[in-house]
This record gives sequence, C-alpha cells and structure tokens, in this order.
Amino acid sequence: MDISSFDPRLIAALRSANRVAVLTGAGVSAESGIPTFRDAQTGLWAQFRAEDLATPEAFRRNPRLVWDWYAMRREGVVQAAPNAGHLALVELERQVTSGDGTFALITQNVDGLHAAAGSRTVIELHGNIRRVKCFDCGRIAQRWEPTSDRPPRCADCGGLLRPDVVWFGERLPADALDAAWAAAGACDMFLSIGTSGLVEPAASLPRAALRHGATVLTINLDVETRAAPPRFDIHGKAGMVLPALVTA
Ligand code: BV8
Ligand code: ZN
Repeated sequence: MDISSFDPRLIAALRSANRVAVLTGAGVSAESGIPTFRDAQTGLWAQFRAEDLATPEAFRRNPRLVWDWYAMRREGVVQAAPNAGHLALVELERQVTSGDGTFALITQNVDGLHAAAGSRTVIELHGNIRRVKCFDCGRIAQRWEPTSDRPPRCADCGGLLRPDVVWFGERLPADALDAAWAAAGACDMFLSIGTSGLVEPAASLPRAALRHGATVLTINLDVETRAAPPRFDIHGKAGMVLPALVTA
C-alpha cells in the first residue's frame, strides 16, 4: 500500500488537518491477537454472548463466572503487544502535535495497548481490564492477591472486586466522555478505526464530528472503500492501512 492507494483529497485533508481526533475499537487490537467482540467466544465461553457477561446483573448472578471471564481476557491482554496500527497512531500524534496541532485518541478498548505503544493522550471510554475496583465502595486496586476467593475481596470494605471496565447499562466515566465529545466537536479530521459502531454513546462520536464539518475517515473490514467527501471509507486492516497512510 502506498500514497497512490489513497484518494488525493483524503491525503490533502490529512496534511492540512490541525485538530485530529481518533476513535478506535476492537479491530485495532485484532492484529495483536485479541479477539474482537464480534468474534465468537471460544472454549467454555462459547456458550455466552460477550454482552451477557459484561453487565452488573451477570456479576450479581454469578460473580465467579464473570471474574474468570475477565481473568481469561486479561491473560490474553498482558501477553499481547501493540501492532503496526497502534504504532502508526503514535507517529500520527507526533506529526500532528509537532506543530501547534492537537490530537486526541479515544478508545473503546480496555486492553491498554495504545498507552503501551506510546500514545500520550489516550481517552479510555470503557475503562481498563488491567485495573480492578470494588463493586461496593468503588475503590480502585492496582494490585490484588490471587487468593482462592474468586473474585478476591476489597481490602477496605470486604466487597467483591470487579474489573475497572464500563459494563452495559453503566455510565461512562464523565471526564473521559466529556473529553471525547469535546474532541469530536472541535476536530477538523476524525478517524474511526476498527469499530462496528454498534455501542453507544461511542458510536455517536463520528456523527458529531461530521456535524461540525470535520472530514471523517473510516478504516474497517466491513466497509467498502469509497470517497464521498467529507466522508472517506477504506476497507482494510488497521495494521496495513494506517502505517501507509501516516507515511503518505
Ligand atoms: C450507557 C467494556 C447509560 C467491557 C464495553 C442508545 C441506543 C441503543 C442502545 C443504547 C443507547 N444508549 C445506551 C445503550 C445501551 C448500550 C449499547 O450501546 N448497547 C448496544 C449493544 C446496542 N450502551 C451502554 O450500556 C453504555 N452505557 O449507555 O449508560 C446510562 C446513563 C445513565 C445512568 C446509567 C447508564 C455502556 C457501553 C459500554 C459497554 N462496555 N466494553 C468489556 O470490554 O468487557 S462495550 C465493548 O463492546 C467494547 O468496548 C466496544 O465498545 C464494543 C465492541 O465494539 P467494537 O470495539 O466496535 O468491536 P466489534 O467486535 O463490535 O467490531 C470490531 C470491528 O473491527 C468490526 O467492524 C470489524 O470489521 C473490524 N475489524 C476487525 N479486524 C480488523 C478490523 N478493522 C480494522 N483492522 C482489523 N484488523
Ligand atoms: Zn470496597
């Protein structure tokens, strides 16, 4: 993939962009070996839909089942490494902010791979699986002793520990959500990468950017490549398209 693969109007828009906002989803971590939400669950988890396990109701019903699911996912995350897509976004941030440009990286991913790649301004809309917090008092626990108790208990109030992620039906962290809306509302270039756009309120961010006159580029495996400025869609893998685009 090289500069000739891209619509010259898109390259021109990227070059002149001064306020860039990026939204990422599970697709940007797929090439790091982390299954997306759309990917069917495997093994003993095959019988469950991700949406059914990622809820406070599921945790109340069966805390050990939900704790074990997240422990399994956490294992996969800590063994994963950022891929070329993550690294290209670090380079894009460097390019945009080397002048007086602004850059915001908004992610739905709970894997922490953007920060691990070196991205500086990461807005985690749905939390981070590497942290746990108390289901009762909400206190964050960076470390927790893997005891026979699954889930382990809060050292302060004895409540059950849960992953510090946002479950369906739960409110997103206000500061992260406000920062995301502000970035989408002020940007002149919005990139939506590897997200199916099914989960709200994150799915509304590209629309907010479009409403404010931004150019919106979508990179995904379930869109066809097409150009209808200010919208551009590119069918392809983030780890392939992003490095070529940033180089271009
Ligand atoms: C809330 C953390 C309110 C946990 C997650 C309005 C309309 C309808 C419904 C709602 C609405 N407003 C709210 C809702 C309900 C709900 C919702 O949106 N439901 C959906 C299912 C309809 N939203 C909520 O519940 C939110 N909370 O609204 O609270 C409130 C207000 C006041 C008081 C109380 C409450 C909370 C939503 C957050 C839930 N938590 N994650 C965990 O991870 O376990 S969501 C989780 O799923 C992810 O974070 C992500 O957001 C989503 C998965 O989507 P994607 O990341 O896009 O991944 P997906 O697998 O779907 O797609 C991957 C894409 O990548 C595909 O398109 C594929 O083609 C592409 N791809 C694959 N490989 C590659 C690639 N692309 C490029 N390169 C590749 N290599
Ligand atoms: Zn507690």
